[in-house]
Amino acid sequence: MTVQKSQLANVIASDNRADIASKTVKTTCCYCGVGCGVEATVEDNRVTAVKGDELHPANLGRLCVKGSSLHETQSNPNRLLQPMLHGEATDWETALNYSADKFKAIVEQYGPESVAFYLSGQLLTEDYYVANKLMKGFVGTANIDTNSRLCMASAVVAHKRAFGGDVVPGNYEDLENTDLVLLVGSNTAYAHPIIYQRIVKAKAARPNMKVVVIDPRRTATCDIADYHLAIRPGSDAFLFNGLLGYLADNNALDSEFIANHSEGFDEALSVAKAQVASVEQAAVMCDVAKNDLTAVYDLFAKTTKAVTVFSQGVNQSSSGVDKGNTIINCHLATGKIGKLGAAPFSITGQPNAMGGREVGGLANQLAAHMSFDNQPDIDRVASFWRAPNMAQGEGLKAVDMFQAVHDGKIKAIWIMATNPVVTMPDANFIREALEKCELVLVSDCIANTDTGKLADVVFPATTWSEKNGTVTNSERRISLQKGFLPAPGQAKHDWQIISEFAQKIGFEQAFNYTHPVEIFREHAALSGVDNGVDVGTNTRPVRGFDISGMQHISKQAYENLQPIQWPVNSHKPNGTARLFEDANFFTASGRAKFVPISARFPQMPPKDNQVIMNTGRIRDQWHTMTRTGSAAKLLGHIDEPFIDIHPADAKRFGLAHKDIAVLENRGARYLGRVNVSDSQRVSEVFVPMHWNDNFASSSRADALVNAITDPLCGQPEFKHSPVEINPYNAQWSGFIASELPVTPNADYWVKIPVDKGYKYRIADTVTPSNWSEWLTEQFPLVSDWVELTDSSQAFYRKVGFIEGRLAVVLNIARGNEQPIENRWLEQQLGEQCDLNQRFAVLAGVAGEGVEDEGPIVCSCFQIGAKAIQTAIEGGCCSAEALGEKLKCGSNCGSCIPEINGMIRAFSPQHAAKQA
Ligand SMILES: Nc1nc2c(c(=O)[nH]1)N[C@H]1C(S)=C(S)[C@@H](COP(=O)(O)OP(=O)(O)OC[C@H]3O[C@@H](n4cnc5c(=O)[nH]c(N)nc54)[C@H](O)[C@@H]3O)O[C@H]1N2
Ligand SMILES: Nc1nc2c(c(=O)[nH]1)N[C@H]1C(S)=C(S)[C@@H](COP(=O)(O)OP(=O)(O)OC[C@H]3O[C@@H](n4cnc5c(=O)[nH]c(N)nc54)[C@H](O)[C@@H]3O)O[C@H]1N2
Ligand code: SF4
Ligand SMILES: [Mo]
Repeated sequence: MTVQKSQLANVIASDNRADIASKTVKTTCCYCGVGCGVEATVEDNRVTAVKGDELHPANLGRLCVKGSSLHETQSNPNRLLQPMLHGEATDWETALNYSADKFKAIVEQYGPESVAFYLSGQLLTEDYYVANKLMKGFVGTANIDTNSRLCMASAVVAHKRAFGGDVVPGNYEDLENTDLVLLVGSNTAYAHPIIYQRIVKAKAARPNMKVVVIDPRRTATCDIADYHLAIRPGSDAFLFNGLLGYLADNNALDSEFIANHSEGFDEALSVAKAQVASVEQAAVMCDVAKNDLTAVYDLFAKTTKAVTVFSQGVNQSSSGVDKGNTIINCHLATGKIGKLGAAPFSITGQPNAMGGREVGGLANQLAAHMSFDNQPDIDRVASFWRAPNMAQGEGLKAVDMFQAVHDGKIKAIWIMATNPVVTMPDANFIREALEKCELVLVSDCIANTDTGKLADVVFPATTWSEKNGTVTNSERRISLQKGFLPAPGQAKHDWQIISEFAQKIGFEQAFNYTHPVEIFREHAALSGVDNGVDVGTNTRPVRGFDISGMQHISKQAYENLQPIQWPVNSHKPNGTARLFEDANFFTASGRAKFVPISARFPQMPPKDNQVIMNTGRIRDQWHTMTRTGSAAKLLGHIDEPFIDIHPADAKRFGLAHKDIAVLENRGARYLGRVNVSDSQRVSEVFVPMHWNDNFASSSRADALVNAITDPLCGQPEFKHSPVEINPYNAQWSGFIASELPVTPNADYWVKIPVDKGYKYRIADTVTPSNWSEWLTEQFPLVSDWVELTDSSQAFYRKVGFIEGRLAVVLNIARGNEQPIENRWLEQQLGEQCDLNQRFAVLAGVAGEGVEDEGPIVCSCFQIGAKAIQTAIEGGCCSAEALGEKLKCGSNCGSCIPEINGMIRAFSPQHAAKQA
């Protein structure tokens, strides 16, 4: 279904989006870059339910499991409600004065290069704009970078090199109207679930549409793949260089496009062919079967409409920019750009990764797609801002910025809406840097994040549903994230905190904003300044980003903003669905540029005893889990850090399925549960990026990631870290279930919020001398205990009560093997227990008639693996049939790839076919 713009305008105009008292409010999801429209039901100042906005063009009514749980992550027990100064609660005046005075003194003594901001693609455009203006125009330094450096920096530079500007040409409808989707380094099913579902639906409607997944792992996304190329990690540029040569050799070039709208083709082709002369050679470089590669090359050559979606498997690399350009080269060579269903498509991760690029949130950008390479751009921005201290050159990129903090060159840093102690490469070094830094300011909505713990001052920020402002999704679509709830406690909006700080350091006039619309108008106006050259009777834009058409937007129109795709200007007042339809690019010549690429492998190859650690996302968690980790429902699917490993490697390293293993690099450890799976290639492991010191004792993957970056864009090589792997050799393993949080006194612990408290999986290589003491020390408030052990001391169980209510359960066993857990036991937490129940709990067995349901596959309806397996074995052999029987997969659909995987594994028909 396609919603016409006019249709949309009518419906939204008649819907009172601004009315706080109304029961439903339209807003935008705060998680990923798909940018789904959400309808939130509000009762008594609380969001009680959410559903997808049927009229939002990004999702047309659908939401994934994270989006549909937005209301369940609202009341977070760790919400930060007041400013903190050196760990003590304080008031705003004290916190801001302390920060401003210290910051100003540092700038006065050491100059503007001694301070830095580190921002986030989770800020709203208005927050981002104000921070960027303050640093680059007023403090006088471009030492302002963002976590987009870890995410989109490669794509930004690839776009600039090819198109003359950082623009994504296509849109989501192209994905539905194409005949071939290549998903490269993108686990779309998990990371962009609604885009994935749009592709699934389009393919079901037109089965001739082909899907190719290029990823070293067999991911959930492969569920719909006609071809999965499990390539050698880091070999993508060889693959696309090989494709360019194949296109030339097989008469598949668009000569008209190459001749009239591009430059540099011959050189790009000759460099590609010099390196990858044939399909055979490409197959060897990429370590895939030649037949499969030929089939994929042939599909691309013969299909006029193709979209190549690329994400972190391409970007997070020491040659990520080049990889992006090899992809774009193939699209330019075949004219697959600027047309319905044809585009290279870099999808953004964070909700406002694109907005950050618009305001110039990176250290090497100026606002509104202007550049430090160009003095007129610098002067233009300076005069527009009336900037007293305009930065004249690029600042430090994230990795270099934290190095400078560590070196003492940067003495004050303000970190907003990001958690670098968990998510920057060499994360222990980042921790050290912040420990040494004179002034660390953090803005977050959550208390005690791993980064917040190191701050001198923490500012409490408002967040989704409270803050008001715009975000831009992967397809350049600007939507409003609406503020409809009052700020809790003393929390303030990020733009407000920055503006008040700016005023305190002496810039009153330029930061006297009272509402985000004022910031938005200024941002929109700047994007239009000198943004057009006259070409005959037409005007050709110089910069892709132009929303000057919205510079006079009224407050009411802003509060009712309908989703709109930039550019939005006098020529395109209703926005622009697709760029380059006229094959006019933003380069000086107006032609797209081929970039000759000599492909490179990752910088650090593994040694013989090492494996390559690949990192990435799981379905139900968002980054450092500050919000999604608080919802028991979102931990049902995967609740513990893991290590996916091929069976041959498990054997080689002496690891059994479900044991704990240790990954090590540079003295840092990652502990995770072994998951033996042939979805991995040999000598490569995959671990999630999410776990951190608030959820586990030693499972920050980034402590092991080397700070190796792409020389052109500074993006780290997160997907390729050589590490050692060994069994953990636990002397004992077990769990604690507790009503209240605790930090278990065990070398290995993982915290798992459950409905009525917390569960901790624990293990250690040393056995405590006295179990009873060990436990009671951690729970001094509990005095009423019952315990159970056996004479050979193979297991030990102890249960504690407070006033007859179950408060603590400990269950441990000797060795590596986890004692059996069940959800029934967790559900008894806080319940009054009579004598019988006390012994049932102590025995650790489910109550009568209560079966353990295994890991939760369908988070929406909390359907466990066991029920699904039983139904499949009983003959329910399609996702639809299972949905009817158990409801699983019938809401957001995020678990359908898993369900299909289970059908393949357990269905009697499938087993018969295999035999
Ligand atoms: N559930 C969930 N969704 C999210 C997020 C989240 O935290 N949780 N975060 C959002 C953000 S900010 C981002 S940036 C996106 C990221 O979205 P994605 O990029 O799709 O996610 P990742 O899991 O980081 O990595 C994608 C894949 O790259 C593969 N890969 C590794 N090395 C290579 C290689 O050399 N070549 C190729 N071709 N592939 C390789 C990995 O095996 C992995 O499956 O997700 C967004 N969506
Ligand atoms: N190993 C490895 N590391 C990676 C990656 C990987 O694939 N592998 N991916 C990288 C990528 S692509 C990304 S995008 C980063 C993401 O990494 P981060 O940005 O560090 O992760 P988040 O947990 O999203 O951090 C956001 C923080 O902002 C807070 N917050 C939420 N809303 C607001 C708000 O409105 N205002 C303020 N002030 N704070 C708020 C949250 O509580 C949280 O603490 O990780 C990168 N690191
Ligand atoms: S796909 Fe992304 S934007 Fe849409 S509901 Fe899920 S997390 Fe939110
Ligand atoms: Mo990202």
